[in-house]
Amino acid sequence: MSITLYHHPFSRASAVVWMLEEVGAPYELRFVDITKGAHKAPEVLALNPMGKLPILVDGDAVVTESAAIGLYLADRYSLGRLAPAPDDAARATYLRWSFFAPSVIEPGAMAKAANWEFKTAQAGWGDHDSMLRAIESAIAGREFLLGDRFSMADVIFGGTLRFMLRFNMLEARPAFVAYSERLGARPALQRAEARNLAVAKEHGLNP
Ligand SMILES: N[C@@H](CCC(=O)N[C@@H](CS)C(=O)NCC(=O)O)C(=O)O
Repeated sequence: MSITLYHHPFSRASAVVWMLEEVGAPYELRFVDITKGAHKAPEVLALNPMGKLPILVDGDAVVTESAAIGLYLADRYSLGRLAPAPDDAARATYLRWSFFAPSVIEPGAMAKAANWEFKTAQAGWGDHDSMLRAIESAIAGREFLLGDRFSMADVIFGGTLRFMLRFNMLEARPAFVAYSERLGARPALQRAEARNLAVAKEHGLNP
């Protein structure tokens, strides 16, 4: 087994477990106790100078940044299924919404929740209403971002959306809730949730 995920169940690493379950490659979890500062240990900083989770190690490859991990896993282990091939026109939409999650939804929702002051023309995440309209345009009237074809972009973009809805950081528009529920029905997501819960229990953590 060569894939190791540096993991804590109450971190973004929990979403990477979903990515791994969708991909279906064998992996192991290495618990990093972020509540005790274990993510700032020299051996973890050597892998990710940010001192943050998740970190994925696959043989000689080290990947950080949740969205990058998803794209890496899909290209490496599921090209043509979870990732459209480079010559497939659907790859444009796939990449577009995969990057939209960390570069627009995350900071945009955070900016609103924390009342940041910024100029919308200068901030990459723009204004909140445009962001909501863009999210709606990506999913309204279709099952997944690529139509009826589920992809890793749904894990990245949809996982962010589910997190933001869960913590009331995004308006619960009907299209968002319906999409989120569709994703919640995926067996891979359910397996990931069970695995994350099992790790939490093993370490005496309360969800
Ligand atoms: N941009 C990174 C964010 C990673 C991140 O902020 N991870 C949090 C947990 S969800 C963390 O490790 N926080 C501990 C810290 O910063 O001390 C990603 O998408 O993976």
